[in-house]
Amino acid sequence: MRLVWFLIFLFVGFTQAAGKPNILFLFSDDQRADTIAALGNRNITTPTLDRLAHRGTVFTRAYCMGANNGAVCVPSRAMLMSGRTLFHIKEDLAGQTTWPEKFAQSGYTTFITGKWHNGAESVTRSFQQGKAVFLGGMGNPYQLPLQDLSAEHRLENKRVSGEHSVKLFADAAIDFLKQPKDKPFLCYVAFNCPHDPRVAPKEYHDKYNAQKPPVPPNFLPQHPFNNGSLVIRDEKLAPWPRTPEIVQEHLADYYSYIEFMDAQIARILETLKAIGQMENTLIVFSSDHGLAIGSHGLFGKQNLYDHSMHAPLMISGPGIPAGKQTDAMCYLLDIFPTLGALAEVPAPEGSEGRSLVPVLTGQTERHREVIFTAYTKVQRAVRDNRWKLIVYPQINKTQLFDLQTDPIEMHDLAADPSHADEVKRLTALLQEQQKLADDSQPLSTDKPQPLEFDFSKVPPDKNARAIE
Ligand SMILES: [Ca+2]
Repeated sequence: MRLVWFLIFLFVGFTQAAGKPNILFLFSDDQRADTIAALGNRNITTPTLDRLAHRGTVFTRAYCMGANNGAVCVPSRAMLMSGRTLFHIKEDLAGQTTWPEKFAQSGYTTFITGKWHNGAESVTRSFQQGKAVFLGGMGNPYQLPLQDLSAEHRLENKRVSGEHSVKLFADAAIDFLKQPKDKPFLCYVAFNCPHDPRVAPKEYHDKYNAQKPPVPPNFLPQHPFNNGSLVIRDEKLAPWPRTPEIVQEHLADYYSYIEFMDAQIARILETLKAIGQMENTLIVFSSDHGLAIGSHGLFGKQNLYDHSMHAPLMISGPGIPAGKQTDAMCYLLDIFPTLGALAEVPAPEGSEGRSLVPVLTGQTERHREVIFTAYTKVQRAVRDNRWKLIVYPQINKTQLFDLQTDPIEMHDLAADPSHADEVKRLTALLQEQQKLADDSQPLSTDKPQPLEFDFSKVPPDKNARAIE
């Protein structure tokens, strides 16, 4: 009798699990939202990302919520994995259940390859299997220390390979996909690309260096004031003042790296098709945040301009409208709650993200009315559908942008008396958002630092230039 019940249990469990979609989660590193050909960039070739854009729904206003230290990748990934907002995360996710853990508990086989960045304990807890896991940081992509997850959920040093890490991560994902499975899977592939050092194989590198991409339209030789983060590593990747030539050189490396990753994603998708799971798999493509790379005179992601907090996001697969673009505003921490809703996986305790399913189904066109972003104690920003306010509390400086007429944030209207009401309204909105997020940072100081910054005092870090 016991055996009969066991078999019934097994059968019901299997059929329930079999009805759930697989998930292939492709996550890049430091990739600006404006680097996909199908979404309007004429200077880059991204046939696979284009295919994913056409195959699904593109979110054109998806944001990282910011960072409480210069390594923006770390909090961004902690928010993604936990669904928690910026001031509620622990960067090593200690004691915080992650979404992949809940997927495993709901009958999914979970797998990770690529960059983690939130500590060893949380990765072994979050995924059942893992191959070529990069615990974090940066380094020569041909020599990354990679680890596998053992059956005992321990990390085992694997190898320092002579192969490019981006290819190794794709290989690991392909091996996982080819394994026979009796359960739906969550396959998380986190490329360390196009994060520097940006080392694409020669043919990609040569292509973009032969015809370098133009500088971004909001290129500046240097940032107009001290934003509190001008001496950080990322900003030393090029000398001040920035020249169009050096920005174009960096962009050529950046674009070539993205096209190389695009080719690796193509291999993963071919495998998905070969194993007959393409139609039953939700495919997410996103990145942990953007990058300045010449915009506003900046190079890093340690700022709250759109180019640095805005990330690409597209979701395709069963039940997801194809060829749709939505400007519903969202955070990246809304992604896993969306997948949870689609796969009937309950949220981990503390997850605050909101499912995007109502947007995907066309039930609503709006998601979040306000996006709040923060960077350490030196920057705070809020945006609504049209306006954006950035406050620099350590220098008592405020910027106001009309994103409808000025989406690249070049015309600061904060000092214009005709916009005083807008500044007042958005400052109140920012304070309200801070309260909701448990952010206690005051927006001004009694002892402001100088507004001007002496750029001559910061030499470029010669070693930080990408390895050729
Ligand atoms: Ca990153």
